[in-house]
Amino acid sequence: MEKLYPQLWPKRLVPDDIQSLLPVGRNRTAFLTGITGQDGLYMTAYLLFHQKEYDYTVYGVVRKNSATLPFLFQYNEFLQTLEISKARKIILVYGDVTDQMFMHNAIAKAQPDEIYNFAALSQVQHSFDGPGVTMDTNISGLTNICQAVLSLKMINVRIFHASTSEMFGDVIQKNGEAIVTEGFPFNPMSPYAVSKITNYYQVQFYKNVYKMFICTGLTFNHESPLRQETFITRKITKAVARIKIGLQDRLRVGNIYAKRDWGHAFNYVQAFWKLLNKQDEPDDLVIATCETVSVKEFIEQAFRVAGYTNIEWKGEGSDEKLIDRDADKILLEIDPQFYRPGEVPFLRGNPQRIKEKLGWEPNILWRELLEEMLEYDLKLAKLEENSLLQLQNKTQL
Ligand code: G4F
Repeated sequence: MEKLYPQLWPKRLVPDDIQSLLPVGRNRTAFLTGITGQDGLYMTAYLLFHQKEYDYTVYGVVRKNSATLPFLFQYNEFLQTLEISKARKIILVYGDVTDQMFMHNAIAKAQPDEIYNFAALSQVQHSFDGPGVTMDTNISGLTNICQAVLSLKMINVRIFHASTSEMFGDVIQKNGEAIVTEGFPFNPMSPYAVSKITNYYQVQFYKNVYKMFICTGLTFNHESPLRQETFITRKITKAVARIKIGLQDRLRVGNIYAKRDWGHAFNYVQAFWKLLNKQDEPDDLVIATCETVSVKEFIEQAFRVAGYTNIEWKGEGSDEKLIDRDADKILLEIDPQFYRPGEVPFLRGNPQRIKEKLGWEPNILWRELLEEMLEYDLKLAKLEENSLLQLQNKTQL
């Protein structure tokens, strides 16, 4: 994640209305792994500022060398300027989820009511280059949480683990363009997906054998301005904004025919909270929008929203390009380095069960998500342009 400026904090990361956030007097403690990631930050914001039932203390596990730690410091400093910060606060604990003793001690110290496991090596493409580290990190992280809870005899703690639609993998191969519901067969296409399927069975094991309250969200792709640009949506919005301002020449991507069901991360963390707080028995539910769009359509829409109205696709396969006809300029080209050894061509999830059971709705669909991300990236690109201009002026003096 790039440096975040306080004036550029994405919507919903800070409270809408401080007055409505006076302490409610019901304390609760949440323990988050992966707090510096997109989901960790939105979960923190949701617990502290948006849900109205509890005053949460959020413990967050951070690696000392995490690239996003400075942002979390800034965020914590901001939080401490708010009146509510005595009742609602973030406490950082430094260590690694793969370190069993650290996790045991950290959970013992926090005495959480809820644990959210977001820490994972979650980049599908990178997992092909590092299958060992992907498996080790993702599997041992969850093992260490569950074993700590077991040995500390924390019988009342509720655990959420973030699963992924990647587990269903190539749904087309077996079932046509199937809509995924709970119980759909797994067909993994990456080491990341294999690690997450192992996690899925770990959840079932601890639930069935030790009767833990542990559940998993069968979570489809979810994005935001806090997404890293190693994922395609943010790569697109950031590049479109930078091309628009003249900071980048063109966008280079891989398979533009992949289709995804993209929701908003803030909307999804509310589902995670409901899975822990609004169920009597831990059930694993699909979290998705049920709308699917191709990478190609997402790209085209991003350029159109940025004001490129006269654009045209030309060529085929790795020669396919997007052209700005007004400027006679290439906006996008295919770069085969972004093709994957195993691809998931189509994903769409059915959130019917979570709607019925917990009243959760996918309320931010891909077009609104895209606009929010692009608006954010246009502001970021302008800041980048200004700092470059300032640097240029300084060197000319
Ligand atoms: O944005 P992506 O990298 O996300 P992907 O692989 O679907 O995985 C994300 O969603 C999962 C949920 O289903 C999570 F579990 C996982 O952790 C992660 O959050 O890629 C989306 C699609 C792929 O088909 C990819 O091949 O975009 C295609 N793509 C085309 N060009 C590209 C690129 N992806 C990336 N990252 N970069 C490209 O240049």
